[in-house]
This record gives sequence, C-alpha cells and structure tokens, in this order.
Amino acid sequence: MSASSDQQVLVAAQGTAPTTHAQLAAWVQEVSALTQPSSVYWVDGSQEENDRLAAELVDGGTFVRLNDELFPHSFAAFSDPKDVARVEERTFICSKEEKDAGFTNNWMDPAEMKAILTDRFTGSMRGRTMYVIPFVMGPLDAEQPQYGVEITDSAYVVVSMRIMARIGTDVLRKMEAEKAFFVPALHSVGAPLEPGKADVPWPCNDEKWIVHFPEERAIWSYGSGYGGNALLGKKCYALRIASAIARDEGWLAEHMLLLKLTSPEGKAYNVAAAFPSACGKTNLALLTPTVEGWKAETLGDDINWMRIGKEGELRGVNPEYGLFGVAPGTGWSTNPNAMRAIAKGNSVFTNVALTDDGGVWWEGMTDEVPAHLTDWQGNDWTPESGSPAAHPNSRFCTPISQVDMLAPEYYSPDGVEIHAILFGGRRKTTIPLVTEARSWTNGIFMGATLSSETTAAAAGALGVLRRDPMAMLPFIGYNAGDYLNHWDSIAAKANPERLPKIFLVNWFRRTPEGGFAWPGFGDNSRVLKWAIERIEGKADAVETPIGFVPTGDSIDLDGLEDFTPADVEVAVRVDHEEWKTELASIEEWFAGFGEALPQSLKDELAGLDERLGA
Ligand code: GTP
Ligand code: SPV
Ligand code: MN
Repeated sequence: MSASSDQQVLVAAQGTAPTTHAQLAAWVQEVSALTQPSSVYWVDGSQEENDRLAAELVDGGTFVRLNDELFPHSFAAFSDPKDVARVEERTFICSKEEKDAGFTNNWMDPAEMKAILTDRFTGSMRGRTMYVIPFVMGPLDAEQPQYGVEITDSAYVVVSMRIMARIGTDVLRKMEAEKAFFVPALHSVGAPLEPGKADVPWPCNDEKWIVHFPEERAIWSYGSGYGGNALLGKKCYALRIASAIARDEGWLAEHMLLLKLTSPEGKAYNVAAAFPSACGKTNLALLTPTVEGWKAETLGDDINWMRIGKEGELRGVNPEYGLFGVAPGTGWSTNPNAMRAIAKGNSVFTNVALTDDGGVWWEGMTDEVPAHLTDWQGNDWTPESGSPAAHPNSRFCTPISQVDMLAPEYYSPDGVEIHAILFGGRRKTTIPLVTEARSWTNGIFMGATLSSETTAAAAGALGVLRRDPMAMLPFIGYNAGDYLNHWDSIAAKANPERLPKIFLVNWFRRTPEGGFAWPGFGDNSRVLKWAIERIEGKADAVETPIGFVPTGDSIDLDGLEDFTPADVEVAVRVDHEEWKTELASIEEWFAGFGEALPQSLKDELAGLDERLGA
C-alpha cells in the first residue's frame, strides 16, 4: 500500500468525518501523506485529554510530575541542551519577492524553500502520532476570529498550546460553521521513530527551520520543540503572520504587554509597552504598584493586536490565553503576582531546576538558595556548583486566567483603548529611565530606533547591542521599511486627539558605580504614575534634545528608601557625548533602510541632530 492510501485509512479510522471543513480535511490528508505518522489524532482540548497526554509524557520521560501539594497538576520538562531558545538565524520570511522580506529577515524563494521542507517533512512523523490542534488567537466571539490549525508530532506542544491559546472542538465547530479561513501551521520535531527504537525525552533535530510564507499565511516549523519555535500560535502566527495581515488590513500586531492602571481618583488608563524578549514585559504586566493609591490589572504580557476603534481611538487585544514567562528573576519579592498564578498549578515548566521535595526552583525565585537541587540538565546541584541551576531562558507556562490581577476587559473582544505606549530596551548607558516623546511622530522615531542588549531568549551571543524596532526585529513578517511606513500611516486613520502619548523607558541603566540606576519592578509604577500625570498635564518635566524627562522631584519617591531626587537626575540624565555616539549609530541603522525609510523619520533624525548641536 502506498503511503498516501495508508494515511487515508488512518484518517478515516479516527472518526469517519473528523471535520466538515473541506480545506482543513484536505490539508490534514496531505500532511499525513507527507509525514507518514503512525496515527492521526484530532485534539478536542478537554481536561481528560490533557490529563491523558500529560500521563503519556510522564511515562515517556518528557514530563516530570511535580509534587501536587506544591504545584497541582503541573509538570517539568527538560529540553535537549541544543534546543533552548528561538533560533533567529534559522527563521525565514519566504515572500515571493526578496524585497518584501527586507534586510532584517532571512529570505528564500518560496518554491525553493517548499522543496527543501518537503524533503525534510517526508516521513518526519514516522512512528509518532500526528496531532491536529484547531485554535483561535483572541476571543472566539471576536467579530472576525483569527483561526489557526497546528499540526504537530509533539504532545508537549499540544499540552503547551492548550495553555497558550484557545484550542479544541469549540473552535473547530465554529470554524466549520463559518467555513472560515485558518492559518495552517505545520510543526515537526524532525525525529522519526524507527520501529523498535526507544524514544528520547526531548526529540528534536540539529537542523532547524522556522519558516513563514506571509502571502499564503502559512507556517512550517521543523526540528525544534521549544517555545516560539514550536508553539506556532505565538510568535509565528500572532506576530510574524499577523503583522503581514495587519499591514494589509490596516491594523498592528505588536510585541507588547498590556496593563490597566487606575489612579487614586479612579480614572483608568491602559498602557501598552514594547520591550524586546527578556526585557521586562511579563514583569511590568504583573506589576504590584509600590506607589500609594494606584491599582494595576493585567491585560496581556507579550502580544498586543491594535486596531483603530469607531471613534478613531487605538484599541488593543491580547490574542493569547496564557503566560510563557522567563522563570529566572521571577520571585516572591520581584513578581509575587506571577508566583501566585504559578502556585495555582496547571503549569508546564521547561528547563527549570527541581527541588528535592518535587517542586521547581530557579535563580531569583526565593531569597534563600536551596542547599541541593537537580539542575535543568539533570545533574546534582549545590550553591557551589558555579553554574545556573535553571537555564537562563527557562520558562513557566501558565493559564492567564490564574492571574488574580487579570482585568475583566481581557475577555472583551473589543479590547481596550490604549492611552500610552512605552518603548523600552536593556541599555547600560545613554537611554534615560524615561523620556516623553515630543510628538506622536517623535514617538515612532523612538520605537524605530529602539535598541537593546541581546538576551538568552534567542540563541546566540548575549549582551550585544542591536537596534530592535518596536521590539519587533525578530518578528516583523515583512519588510522592516514597510513596517515603519505602516506605523507612520496609523495617525492618518486615527483621531489625533485620541492618539496615545509615547514614552521611551530603560529599567536597566547603570550608575557610574555599576549598579542599576533605578530599583525597577514594582517601583516602575512610579514611572508610570509620572507618565500618566504627563497625560493629565500635571507632572513636571525638563525639555532635552531627545524629549521630556522628569525633574528630580516629579517622580513620586514616597516610601522608597535610600533613593533621592538626585538619584532620579542620574537615572534620567541626557549625556551629550553619549548622544552624539548614539546619533551616529542611528544614522547607520537608518542607512540600512535606504529609500524605504519614511520621510517623517528622516526629519526626526535631522531634528535630533540639530537639537544636539556640535
Ligand atoms: P519574553 O517573555 O522573552 O518576551 O520576556 P519579557 O519581556 O516578558 O521579560 P520578563 O518580564 O520575563 O523579564 C526578563 C528578565 O528581566 C527577568 O530576569 C527579570 O527579572 C528582569 N527584569 C524585569 N523587569 C525588570 C526591572 O524593572 N529591573 C531589572 N533590573 N530587571 C528586570
Ligand atoms: C520571546 O522570546 O519574546 C518569548 C519567548 O516570548 S518565545 O515564545 O520562545 O518566543
Ligand atoms: Mn516575548
């Protein structure tokens, strides 16, 4: 029997008509013929199914079941040490024309790429189950639900996708009823199991391909089981493919957290903030304000889809369903809200350390370091070991519904009006704690020139300074010049009175002595308070060549020990020499865009040059 007729039998055997959606049925058929799994399974998204898959993952050695009293219904997984983060060098945008991918993306001709991938996917699921996961990014009752279907040969991906996105039969039925378009997202770990061969806990392939076809709205991911490489609803769909859809339809898909703040007077403000990977989004999204009388509520921690509302206001929706947060640095003192969400259970931890009583630990979780652990690579670990117990990009994957401070508007398909946008990066020098943009266009300039030192969230060197426009460098699914033009076009569609104010922030600046110039975490509420008081026209600021920075005493330092207005002045200082160097670096970055750079940003650069003077 040929592989394809073999597969027809399999699909039929799993329920005579698993779907009435003709394109979906055809695609599943085609993929199973190509990848030749031993069975095809349609994911229903139920708790029973999840428990069964988790039990299988425990039996297979992928999952360690955690102590139920410490972390109910929770599991730890440990990846292959070569599969621990997103792989930007192996990430491709395969538009028909190279110029549509632009100079910031890897590109290959779609037909050439399909030929390579077809070869890799041929038989890639042999000996494994092929799971079909119907999902939707954003609420299912949205005006136009954004559907996807991930096909994967990894049960770890199924269990994780159930936390990160709305999945299963409800989604499938609505998709069928609407005969809706869906993004086909194909994933294989690229490790076929030969008959009689034992599986490994974390199958993957040394060769990885994370490939997007923006015109077709399709995703093919091969060789990795980790995070953004494998949970295709997240970065691949909700950012890369969605950004291309958003450009065509006049909206924005952004790498942003969403936070609702209520002032002591009871006025609510929604803040969106774009920081590169591992630069503080989840922490700010789950902030406990240290400043009196202010309330914070979470709307989203990683992705924000923004549209222009009926009154010309900018509105944001979080398309995700869970948190996929950096574990190290998340602790009871820095982020108790995340810790409380995690403690409710129903979580998957990847590459953290195990405690002797069946719990998990990572650097920064508790002030006290356990005397003994099993590190993420399975070795005995003590504080003397000299290596981190948890991988720096280890993650917790937890339902967002478990966040106590979740704003009720999270569930609203219309989202919330955005009142302020922050752009921020990890910079030891130059960039002040906070700077208010001179105008909307000046704010876009801040976003377009955003820069940050690289982190463990992507494979490659750490601490290397790079430009990361709107924190989207690895996630723009098309030409970055077109992306900046798209941002530039938003104002014309919006009500100018309702455009958010834009701020540039840097929680990571150092003092001349080498310590952090700002305490960060919950105290970032003090910076947010200043930003909102700027919107309200209440707080003081100093005009500088780069924008408006707080005066030393305009930041509320009440209750903050050992931190004075003079320290604020250090944190917000605009150093002329540093900015001359920065200007040269921005000129170099802009030169890469050539003619694609919007005129408005050329004008902003010229204005900055002039204001900085000699
Ligand atoms: P991704 O999930 O990769 O997109 O990361 P993220 O932007 O959500 O970053 P996250 O909030 O997880 O923070 C990453 C790291 O930065 C953690 O180790 C935090 O402890 C640290 N961090 C976050 N906020 C602050 C801050 O205000 N000050 C300092 N010094 N460190 C911070
Ligand atoms: C990021 O790197 O920005 C993340 C983690 O949020 S991942 O899902 O792996 O992309
Ligand atoms: Mn992220």
